[in-house]
Amino acid sequence: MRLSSFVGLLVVAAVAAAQNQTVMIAVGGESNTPGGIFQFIPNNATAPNGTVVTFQFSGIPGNHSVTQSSFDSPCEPLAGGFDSGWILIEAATTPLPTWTITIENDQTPIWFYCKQLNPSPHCIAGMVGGINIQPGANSITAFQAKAASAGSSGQGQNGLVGVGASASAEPLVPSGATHFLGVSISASATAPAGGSSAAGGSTTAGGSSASSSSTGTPSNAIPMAVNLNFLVVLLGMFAGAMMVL
Ligand SMILES: *[C@@H]1O[C@H](CO)[C@@H](O)[C@H](O)[C@H]1NC(C)=O
Ligand SMILES: *[C@@H]1O[C@H](CO)[C@@H](O)[C@H](O)[C@H]1NC(C)=O
Ligand SMILES: *[C@@H]1O[C@H](CO)[C@@H](O)[C@H](O)[C@H]1NC(C)=O
Ligand SMILES: *[C@@H]1O[C@H](CO)[C@@H](O)[C@H](O)[C@H]1NC(C)=O
Ligand SMILES: [Cu+2]
Repeated sequence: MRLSSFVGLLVVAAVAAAQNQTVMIAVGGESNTPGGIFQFIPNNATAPNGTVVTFQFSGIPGNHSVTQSSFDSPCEPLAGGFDSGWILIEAATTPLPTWTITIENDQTPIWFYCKQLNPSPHCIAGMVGGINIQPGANSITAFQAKAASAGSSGQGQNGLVGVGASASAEPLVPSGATHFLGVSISASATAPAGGSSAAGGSTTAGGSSASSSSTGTPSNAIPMAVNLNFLVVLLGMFAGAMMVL
């Protein structure tokens, strides 16, 4: 292949990648946030296939999760759904813990809730959200109303792979925050190589066999490293082109 066409391909690849959207959703508010502590902000978003949705655990203090559910059962984990596990932030930490999922099917709404029960179920208090809610169909308001009348909130864990959206790694949890995993997540959440459940923070499992405490070094660079993945690939391709030369 001629270098000029190779470079052309690189440009096409870069433009195509740049078109994938990113969406940021805050997990938890603070006591003085309009709407209070128990919410996702925003609680609804439009995210075409390929969109990287970053959940930023920004409610401080907070102890929240992002757990996939269904419109019919807002506060119960969806079979085969994604689940971040709980992330506890007791005091301000930099960077904030984040978890990213990538949208794989934008044709069906993706509903989620926070499964924390203390001091009372956050889901029932309104901590629910939806992605790609269809106009004229089930609304976020209806979902929240359904959650408010739920009798209980399920704690079961599924893992990284969800229905219509999946994560490729456990949440990035800096030192100062704690990641609690349930007993079953270790069985179903197999992070791809390079995935780490605790980047400098600590991971605590609810069950003895699922424990995987981490004492990794705190690193502000980790979220950025994730974002730079594509750049690294591009650089690699560029280096390859140079060698062809
Ligand atoms: C959807 O989210 C937007 C913010 O992005 C908000 O303004 C709007 O009120 C939300 N819709 C509902 C029905 O809550
Ligand atoms: C962009 O989205 C497509 C799916 O629509 C996906 O295959 C591709 O990997 C995404 N690119 C990046 C850089 O995330
Ligand atoms: C945070 O939530 C986890 C899971 O419910 C629980 O084990 C832990 O005790 C909680 N910590 C605090 C300080 O609320
Ligand atoms: C997004 O991906 C799903 C699943 O592959 C597919 O059914 C749907 O048509 C895609 N959406 C668009 C807008 O292409
Ligand atoms: Cu919560």
